[in-house]
Amino acid sequence: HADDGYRLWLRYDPVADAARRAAYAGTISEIVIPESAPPVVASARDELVTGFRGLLGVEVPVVAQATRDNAVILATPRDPWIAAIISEADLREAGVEGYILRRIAHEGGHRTLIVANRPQGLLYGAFALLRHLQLGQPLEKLNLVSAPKIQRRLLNHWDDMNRHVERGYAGFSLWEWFYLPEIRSPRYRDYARALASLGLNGTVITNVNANAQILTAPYLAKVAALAQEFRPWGVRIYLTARFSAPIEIGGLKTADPLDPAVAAWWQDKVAEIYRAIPDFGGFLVKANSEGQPGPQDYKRTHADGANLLADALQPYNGIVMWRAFVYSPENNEDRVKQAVTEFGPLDGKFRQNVIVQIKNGPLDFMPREPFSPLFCAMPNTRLAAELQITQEYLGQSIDLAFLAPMWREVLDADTYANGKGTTIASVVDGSAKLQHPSVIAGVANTGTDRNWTGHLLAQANWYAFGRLAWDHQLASEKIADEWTRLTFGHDETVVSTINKMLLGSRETVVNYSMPLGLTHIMAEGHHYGPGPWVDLKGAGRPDWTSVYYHKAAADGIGFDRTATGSNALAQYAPEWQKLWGNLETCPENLLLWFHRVPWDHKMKSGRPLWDELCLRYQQGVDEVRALRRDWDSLKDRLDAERFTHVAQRLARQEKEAIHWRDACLLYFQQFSKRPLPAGVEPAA
Ligand code: GCW
Repeated sequence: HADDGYRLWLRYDPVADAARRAAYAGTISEIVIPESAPPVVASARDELVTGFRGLLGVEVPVVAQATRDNAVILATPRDPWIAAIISEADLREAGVEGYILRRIAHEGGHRTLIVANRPQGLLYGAFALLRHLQLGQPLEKLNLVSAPKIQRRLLNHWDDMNRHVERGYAGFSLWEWFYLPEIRSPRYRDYARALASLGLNGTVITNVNANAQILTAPYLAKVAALAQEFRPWGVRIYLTARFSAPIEIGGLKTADPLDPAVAAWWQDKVAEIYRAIPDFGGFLVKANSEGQPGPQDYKRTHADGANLLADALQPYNGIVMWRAFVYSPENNEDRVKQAVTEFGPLDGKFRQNVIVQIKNGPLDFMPREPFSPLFCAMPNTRLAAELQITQEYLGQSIDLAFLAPMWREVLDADTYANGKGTTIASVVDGSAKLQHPSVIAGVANTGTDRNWTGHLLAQANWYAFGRLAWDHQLASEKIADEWTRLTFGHDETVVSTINKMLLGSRETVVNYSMPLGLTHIMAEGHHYGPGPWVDLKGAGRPDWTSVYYHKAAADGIGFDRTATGSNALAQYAPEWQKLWGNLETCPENLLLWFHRVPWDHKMKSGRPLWDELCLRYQQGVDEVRALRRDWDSLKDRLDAERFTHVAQRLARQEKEAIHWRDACLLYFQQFSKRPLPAGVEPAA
C-alpha cells in the first residue's frame, strides 16, 4: 500500500518475525493505570494501546488494578508498593522527567513496570517501551533508567504568520492561523505526539523574524488553542517576542527597555499570556540582528533588553532565550568575532531566567565550521545551543545530509572553559557550571508536506535532534540505526545500507560544496547551490558576500584568522590556538577557515592545495554516485513509493554536486591558473 511517510518513526507495523511477535504478545497481557490519570498519562495509555495493536495485532485491555500475569503497569512513587521494588537511587536518577523500565518477577509470574516520578516521565517511558519493541529488543531482562540531561528541549520554528516558513523546505507552516482557535487540524496532535516520542518538551512556534501580531489578543487565543492540543503530550508553547512590540501593538512611543511604561507594558502582556496559557514557556528573541529591532536602538545593551522581558516572566517561571546571532556590516571586525565582542562584556549581567542562545558555529550553520567561541566567553551566563535541523546550507530538502555526526562534533568539542573536558554538551546541560535552566534548540525542518520534512530521509534529522536533546551522548551510529529500523524495518541489508548512506552523507555534502574549511560560498538569497562569485554588487553588504569568506586570489585562498589576520583564533582556549594556529597542525577540514594558504601548499596527501581542493570536489560527486548505487540496490526490498521518492532526490543531488564542483573549480581556477589534476572530470 502507499506509504507517504506520514507516520514518521511511529509506524507500529506488525513485528515481522512471527516468533518474536508471539513472544511479545505472550508477555503483555493488560495495561494498568489509575482511573483518574492526568491527560499526559492518558496519552501514554492511548499510545501503548495503539502501539500494541499495531505491533502485536492484539487489543490489550486497560484496567485500574492488575488482574493477571504479565501486566504492564504504569506507576509513580505514590503507589505504595513501588518503594519495595524501585530503589531511591533509581528514582532520583529518573528525576523530574525520566523513567524506569523494568521487568520483574512477581507472585510466580511477571510484570513490566513503567515507573516515573511525574506523569511526563510515564509518557516518555511508554514511548521508550514501544521503541524497545519496535527495535526488536527482548523484554525478559528489561531494566533501564533514563533521564534527560537538558531540561528544555525545544524546536524553534521559523514560521511566519502568513504560513511561509523561513528556510523551510517542507511546505507551509503547520499552524492554520485563519482557522484557529475553533478549527483544529488533527495534525496538531500528531505533531505534539511526535515531539513527545522523542522527549522534546517545548516548541517556539513563531519565527525569530516574525512581527508582533502574535502577541495580540486574537492571536493569543489561537496560541491557547494550540497549547491545548499540545498539552496532553507534555509540549509547552513559547513565542518569539519582537522587541518593538510595545510600539507596534501597544501604542507606546518607545520600546526603550529602561522606560517604566515599557516595562509595565511587558508585565501586562505577560500576565495576559499566562491567563490564556498557564504553562507558557517564555520568549525567544532576535534583537539587533539582521535588521531586527532591539535595545541598542535606545543605546541600551542586550542585557538591558533581555532583563526587561525576564523580569516580566519571572513571577511565572518563564524564561527568555536571547539569541547571540549578531553581526553587522558597519562593523569592520571579522564577522565571526562579533558575538564575543558584543556579548563577552555582558557576562554575568543577565537575570537568572535568561539563557543566551548560541548557534553551534560563529558564522551561520555552515556545513562545517569550528564551534562558537562564545561558549567559553561567558562563564557566568546560562548558555543554550541552537542547532539547525532544517538544511539551509546543506542542500535543503533535496540533498541527503544526516546531521547527527555534525552535531556530535559540536557537542563533543572541548571549550576548555573550566579546564580540559568542558565540552559544549556540558556547558549546555548545565553540568559544567551548575546553572539552570538548561536549553537546547533545533530549528525545525517540518511543514505541511505529507511526510513532514520534504525529504523522507530528513525525518532522521528531526529524530536525531530529539534523541540528542534527551541524551547528548548517543552515538550517531546508534541514532541512525534506531531511525532506520523504526522507519524501514529490520531487513539487515536495508538497515546496513541506509545506515551507511546516512552516516557518510554530511561529509559528502561538505566535500562537494565547501571542503577544506571553506564556508559561505553558496548562492545568494536562497542559499541553495554554489555562488563563490557573490560580491558586493550581488549581496549589497560584505558579510553576505562569498568573496569575503574565501578570499581567492592569485597567491592563494582562505581567511587568515590567526594573529597575522583577524585573530579570531584568540577567542579560543590556548590549546585550540596552538592546534589551529599552526598551518602544519591545523586539521585540513578547517584549514581555509583559519589560514590563507598558497595554491601550491603541500597537503598531508603530498599534493598541492589546488589539486587537493579539486579532488575533494570530485570525491563529493563520486560519493553521491555511490549513494545512488546503494539506494538502487534496495529497489526490491522497499515499497515503490518511498523508493522512488528518495531515488529522484538522489538523482537531483548528483546534478547539484556536479554543479557545485564545476562552478567552484571554474571560479577558483581563474586565480589558481592551474590545470585540473588527474582524476577530476572536466566541467560538465
Ligand atoms: O541563517 C540565517 C538565515 C536567516 C535566519 C538567520 C537567523 C531567521 O539565513 O533566514 O533568520 O540566520 O538565524 O536569525
